[in-house]
Amino acid sequence: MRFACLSALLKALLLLWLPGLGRSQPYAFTLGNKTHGWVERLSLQPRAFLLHGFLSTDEADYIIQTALPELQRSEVVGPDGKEMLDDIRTSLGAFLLKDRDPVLKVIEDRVAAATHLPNANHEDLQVLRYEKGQTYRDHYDINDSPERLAQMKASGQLGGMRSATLLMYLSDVQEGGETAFPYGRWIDAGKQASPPYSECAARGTAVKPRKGDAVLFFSLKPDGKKKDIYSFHAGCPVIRGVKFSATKWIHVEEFGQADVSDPPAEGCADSRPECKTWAADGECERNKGYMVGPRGHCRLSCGECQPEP
Ligand SMILES: O=C(O)CCC(=O)C(=O)O
Repeated sequence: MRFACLSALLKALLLLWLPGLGRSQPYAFTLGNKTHGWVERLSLQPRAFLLHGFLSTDEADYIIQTALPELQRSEVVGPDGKEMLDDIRTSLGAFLLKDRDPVLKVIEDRVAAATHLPNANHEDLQVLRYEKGQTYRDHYDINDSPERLAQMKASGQLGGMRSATLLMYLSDVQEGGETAFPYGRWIDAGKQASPPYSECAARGTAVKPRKGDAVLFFSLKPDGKKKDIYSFHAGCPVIRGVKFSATKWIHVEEFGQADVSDPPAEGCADSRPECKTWAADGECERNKGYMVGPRGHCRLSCGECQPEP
């Protein structure tokens, strides 16, 4: 009897102590030989994580200073895939080309390491500046309508849909400017009330910008195909202060632009009559990107596949 009571008491103590029971537990993350802070699980609907201390203060300042001379009114992707102005998004922004200098290269590599999604799948870095009242209203980072997918294929855009977004905060914001997921569900329900959020961010799950932190969330479900409807989100209006952030959109596959005037072969075939000669000259090895792989032009001559009998 005494033994049963003791065992129940131990069980209760263990349950109180066990990490992860309905609460988000921090754990440090180390990239290379450097520790960058800790990861807080925010929500599983959408899958969203807060990477505390992802950037150093100097790195955040460097990104701002690099982007400042290039800032212009932000655009959105229109239904035809072209960039256009829209009142849904009123910030200023600039794209910094990937690997444009050694400091940005280190950050790009850190994004790849932290997300486990390779550099080749990343878009250029988009830096945003929001002043009082400026916002990016509720939206998805992907458009998976059949029309948009067909349009992407026809225009030769590679990479498939955006699978994840890593949003780095480059400044603190006195009030407002949160990133809000109105359909999101906190893992730790106690977080709903604190810190005090603006009206826009008091819906669902939200992150208050803190210089150096980054929020990582996924727009696709784990199958990498279907949109996660919970990933709907907004950059809430800034109420006091100025918000600088940097967005990294990451695709399912290698991101880029194909030459639509020179389409690759469909199935196990060559797309060009010169393929046999090029293959004999060693181009299958020397020029792999063009010759072989899923978008290769000379898959048959390179012996990469067997034609259907
Ligand atoms: O600035 C934010 O908090 C949100 C930005 C955003 O939604 C985006 O870049 O897709």
